[in-house]
Amino acid sequence: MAKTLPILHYPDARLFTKAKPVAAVDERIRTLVQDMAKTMYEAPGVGLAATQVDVHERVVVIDVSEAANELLVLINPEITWRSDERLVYEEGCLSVPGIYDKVERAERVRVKALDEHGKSREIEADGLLAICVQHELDHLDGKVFVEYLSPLKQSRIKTRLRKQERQAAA
Ligand code: GNR
Ligand code: NI
Repeated sequence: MAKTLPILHYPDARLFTKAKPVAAVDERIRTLVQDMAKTMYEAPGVGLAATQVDVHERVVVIDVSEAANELLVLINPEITWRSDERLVYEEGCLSVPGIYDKVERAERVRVKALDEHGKSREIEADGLLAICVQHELDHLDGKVFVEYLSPLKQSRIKTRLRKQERQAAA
């Protein structure tokens, strides 16, 4: 049975770790994918990067479908093309609970990745999927969406989340 994994919260330093490529898509990785999918659906969220559950390997799960029944698994993902057209979207993050703000990204991207069987595929994404792909790839590079916001907003968010953590621990 898949298990729910604890999610790291910003500004936890482990979120700033750059993930290493997966060397072999084996049972260990498939178990991680199952656990990450369960963690994402339970949260609930539309995406989750391994970095967020303190595993520093290049694994992402995404499901932007209405019924939450179209799991997309991206292992060693690479963006092969991004549109010049940009889109501003109000983002949130499971590692930055309760904080939402506008981020500008490419409107469409093409991404090449392995699936959970080690099979290579390339997909073109737009809309929320394109946003999510870029948001999750940033996590694998140790980047959290708040880093696109002004330094003042970042420091306010850090203060707010540290206070929340203290209250949750008390
Ligand atoms: O669940 C999530 N929703 C979301 C909304 C707008 C832009 C990005 C996201 S991703 C987020 C889940 C998450 O934190 N993934 O890393
Ligand atoms: Ni996130």
